[in-house]
Amino acid sequence: MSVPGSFAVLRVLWLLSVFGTVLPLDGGMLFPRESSSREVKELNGLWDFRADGSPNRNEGFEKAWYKRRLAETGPVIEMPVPASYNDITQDPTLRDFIGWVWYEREVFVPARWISDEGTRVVLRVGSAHYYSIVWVNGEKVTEHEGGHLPFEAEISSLIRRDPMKPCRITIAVNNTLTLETLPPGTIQYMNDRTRYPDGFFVQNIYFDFFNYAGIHRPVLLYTTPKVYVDDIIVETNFMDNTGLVRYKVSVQGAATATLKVTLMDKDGHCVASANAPSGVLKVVDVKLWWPYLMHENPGYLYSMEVHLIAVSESSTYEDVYTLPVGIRTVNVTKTQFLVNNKPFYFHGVNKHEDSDIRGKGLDWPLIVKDFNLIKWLGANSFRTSHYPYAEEILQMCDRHGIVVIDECPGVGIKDIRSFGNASLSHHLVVMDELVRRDKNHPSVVMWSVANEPASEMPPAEFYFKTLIKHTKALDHTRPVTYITDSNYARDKGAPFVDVVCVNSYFSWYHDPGHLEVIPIQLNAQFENWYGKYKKPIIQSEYGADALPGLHMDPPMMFTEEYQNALLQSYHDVFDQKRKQYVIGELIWNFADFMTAQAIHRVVGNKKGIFTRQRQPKAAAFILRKRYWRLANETGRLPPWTKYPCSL
Ligand code: GCB
Repeated sequence: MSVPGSFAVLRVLWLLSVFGTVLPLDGGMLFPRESSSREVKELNGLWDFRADGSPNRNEGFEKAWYKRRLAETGPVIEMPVPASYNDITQDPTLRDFIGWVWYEREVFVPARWISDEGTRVVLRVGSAHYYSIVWVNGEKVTEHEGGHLPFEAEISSLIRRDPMKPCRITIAVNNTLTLETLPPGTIQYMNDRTRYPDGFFVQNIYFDFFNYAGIHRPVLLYTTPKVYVDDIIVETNFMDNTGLVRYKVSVQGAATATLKVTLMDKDGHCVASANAPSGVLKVVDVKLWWPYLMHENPGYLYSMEVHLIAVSESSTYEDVYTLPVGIRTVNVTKTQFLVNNKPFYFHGVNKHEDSDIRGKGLDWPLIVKDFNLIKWLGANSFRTSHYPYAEEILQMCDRHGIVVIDECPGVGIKDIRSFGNASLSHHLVVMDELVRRDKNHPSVVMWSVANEPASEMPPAEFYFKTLIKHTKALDHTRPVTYITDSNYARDKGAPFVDVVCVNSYFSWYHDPGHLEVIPIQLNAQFENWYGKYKKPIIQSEYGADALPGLHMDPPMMFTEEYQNALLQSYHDVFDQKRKQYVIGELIWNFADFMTAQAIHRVVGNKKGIFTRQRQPKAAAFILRKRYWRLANETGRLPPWTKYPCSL
């Protein structure tokens, strides 16, 4: 048998196995919102917590810790939710723990939720890193792979079994990464007893941020009626002055239902309505959703109220769900990124969900502070490097007009074994979950399916072709990209992306200390990528570490002066190329962030223009001046909103 023949057979088998395992997601994942028919009970606060330190990390399962109160199984500590557990105690073994940790909380469910058989009670976890199993009163209700997206389970019948008992929720979370997880990792056992203690192993990761773990986003119970609005899909467009909102409502619990869909403006006035489960709403004198600094009234949101009435088993059910809707379009040409048919230039940041003590736990003061800093900076966009951020953050982006490149956790795909069919099929599921969750956010303008994969490896071609095609089939309204640091000539996935996003660290990782190479190398980078692919380009990362307060002139690496000088050299090239086909620049990074310990990291990555505590380094002022200048030039701001003149 010839080699190409057997290769073709393998390819077919591979395809079959990939698509055989990808099932469409059953049901929607609407963000839980209170309404006249829905209640929400947050379970944030202190949970009982126990890390399974047994040699195989399996004692919790062997002894069925979920069957009784966690405190009866052994010593527990108090653990805040949401938060990463790593930096909460003084114990280095918990900071660096790998394996299963157990959380538990008892909660009293309101009596009506139990007595009213027409009410569904759903337990939802905003996210937990990485693999989770959930039990209620000792019974498994769900499990979920992936650290950055929500999962839920209906628990109505379970909690009705013994109405007098509090409801005991147990969540086991495992942060182990393998070659087939997203992000990938490997566990390495060190068996040389002359060098390592018994049972010693490490988790190798191929990404540059601390692998924080635990329950990172809110846990809550919410109710819906037995017949309920399960999902809403909205696609928007406009013609002249008329906005078009194409919608589709999915209902669960009954074969038929009467629906009333009402679109309201900010003042609560009805601007369009319909009675069908799908259709197009027309909005006269539409107020479009505009990015921050592109319009005097950015982030305009309508409210789409979906009101359902259904009769099932001789009972009448009523459900109300209200979805914020921004009306806007996104298009890509060979040289431009268009929002509402106007050229949009990304002047923004890359971020992380990362802060002192909390790690990756959702924290409102931090979120609001970060938005204030983004707006102070004059940034109009960010990329959710390197995983999906909390929905609460995307809702802020919708309201403030901050444009988002929404990235999945495909970071560190470096090993050829991570291009196999198990990895690809999981990656497809993650994209399903991501698009299902984020499809209705007007702020999300592009999907990024990966960051710096080894895209020059031969299997990358099939992998990214499949992944990008799949993502486009899920959502035909947004462009799709992945972020490359590969060579333009060898990159296998670039033919399939809509926008080329390139990371480069000239005069940092390459030619360290030689700022003079930047104009030549950056110019060549742009010309090569554009010359070969004729697609618009975003400089999706560039930057330099700077320790705040470290100074040297002439500049040396790690000083604030060097960070400034490096950024300015990049900016000179951006200013030439943005007149042609460069459509954006995203600084690496918004703020310093924690990484694994390594000889090239001094308590984390210091490429932030703000410190981890969100204080500006000198570079923040350089960028602020630039971003406001760019906004004044490229945005369509009326003169009275042009700001700050004093810069
Ligand atoms: C990169 C990665 C990012 C790192 C950054 C750096 O290319 O995408 O995750 O943190 O470089 O500072 O090394």
